Amino acid sequence: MSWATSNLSQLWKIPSTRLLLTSSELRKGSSLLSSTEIRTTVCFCRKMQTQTYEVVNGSYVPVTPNKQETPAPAEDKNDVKVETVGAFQKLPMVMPSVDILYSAIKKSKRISPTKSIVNAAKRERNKGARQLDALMKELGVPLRDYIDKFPNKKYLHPYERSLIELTLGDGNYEEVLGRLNALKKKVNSVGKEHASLCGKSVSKREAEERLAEGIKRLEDIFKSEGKAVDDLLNIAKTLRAMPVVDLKSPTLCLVGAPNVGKSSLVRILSSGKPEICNYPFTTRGILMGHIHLNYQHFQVTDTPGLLRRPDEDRNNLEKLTLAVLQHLPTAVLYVHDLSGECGSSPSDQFVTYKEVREKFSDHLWIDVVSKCDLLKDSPVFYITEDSSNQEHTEMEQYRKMGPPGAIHVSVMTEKGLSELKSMVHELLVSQMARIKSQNSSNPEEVPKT
Ligand SMILES: Nc1nc2c(ncn2[C@@H]2O[C@H](COP(=O)(O)OP(=O)(O)OP(=O)(O)O)[C@@H](O)[C@H]2O)c(=O)[nH]1
Ligand SMILES: [Mg+2]
Repeated sequence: MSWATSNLSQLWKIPSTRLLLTSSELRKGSSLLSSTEIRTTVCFCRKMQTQTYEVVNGSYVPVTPNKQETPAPAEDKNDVKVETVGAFQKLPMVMPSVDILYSAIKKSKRISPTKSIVNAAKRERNKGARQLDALMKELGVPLRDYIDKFPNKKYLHPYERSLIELTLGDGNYEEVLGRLNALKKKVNSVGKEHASLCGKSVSKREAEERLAEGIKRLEDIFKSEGKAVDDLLNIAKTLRAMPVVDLKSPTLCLVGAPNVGKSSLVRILSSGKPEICNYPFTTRGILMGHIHLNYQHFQVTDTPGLLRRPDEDRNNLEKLTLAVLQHLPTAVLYVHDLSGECGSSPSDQFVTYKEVREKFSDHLWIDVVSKCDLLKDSPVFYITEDSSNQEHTEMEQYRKMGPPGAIHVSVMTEKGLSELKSMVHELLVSQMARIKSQNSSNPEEVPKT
């Protein structure tokens, strides 16, 4: 088997305030592959998503180019609900509020009165009303454009919806769009009010004063409430940097407790460069990488670690991992560390593993016991674990060997790595076959798992 190089980039992170404590001296994936044939492939991880999908009765269906992109609201569960991926790449460019304001003022000041008006007072009030109307429109048009083009979260693909909630905080996206809408309405009503006042002026002087007042009011409103535009600008930046996924490509997702060696394995499998550190939650976001193998294309995601706790207590990093498993067509590579080095006891890892396995039982799956260079003859017990109790056989077995069929590997000694690569390739090929067979049995469908 030729294991070709691939590219992996971190496309989005939850910001970290923590300093990294140590850095590892792990060898890079490519050096471990010296004996195998390496076919270099150029990858563009931030490529624009060109294929979009809609979900029809729970299945992903590619959208043909002439189809309507913005879905109509579907309140009835049985209605066809349209959701697309790649929505973040289509977001409009947002101008800073100060640029919108000064460009609008500049443009509106260029408006001159209707030429045929001879009377000076009439000319001035005509000019004032027209300039205020123009200012109101110049300010309002970009706002309306953003409101129209930023998608309603409700109609997004569930994966992108989760990314919005977990990155921006629940409700923040809608809150900013709400403030923007309120600003647009205010600009409209204040602009209309002052244009009308100006149009009713009885003298040239009054018309001039009304115009100056109107401009000042609109300027003040935009200065005090234009933050909504700048907040939207930052949201757009964050969302555009999020991973672009291809729902038709098989994807390998590395899952496990924090610090068990997931990122180290991603480096080996994809020659990507995720951050590695002997500290839990080093990986603070979703990494999307690509493997090109035997002319086939696969995706790899590295995810933040999962701790033993109820789902409702999970932090946003852990929720992100579950969102990937739930919403993307992934095959799982679950990593177990039984060496006692990662900070999660074997029994905690076992409990989390059982829960995740059960929740995502329809996913194709490989179990890996990592760091086998550190494994001792007798199984590890943490002092927090109660070793006196008679353990049930499954748990006892897990402590020694991991789940049944798990492959033991070490990135330090390279033990098990070539076997793991073959298994991963087979798994991804099986997932490809699964996708194809589901497509051919129902040409409309792209499977979720
Ligand atoms: N001895 C040994 N150490 C390893 C091995 N694999 C990983 N490590 C070390 O384990 C620590 C954690 O590795 P990472 O790959 O960052 O683990 P992770 O699961 O991605 O961690 P988080 O992103 O924090 O969840 C690092 O210090 C690695 O150098 C291995 O096979 N043997
Ligand atoms: Mg990691």
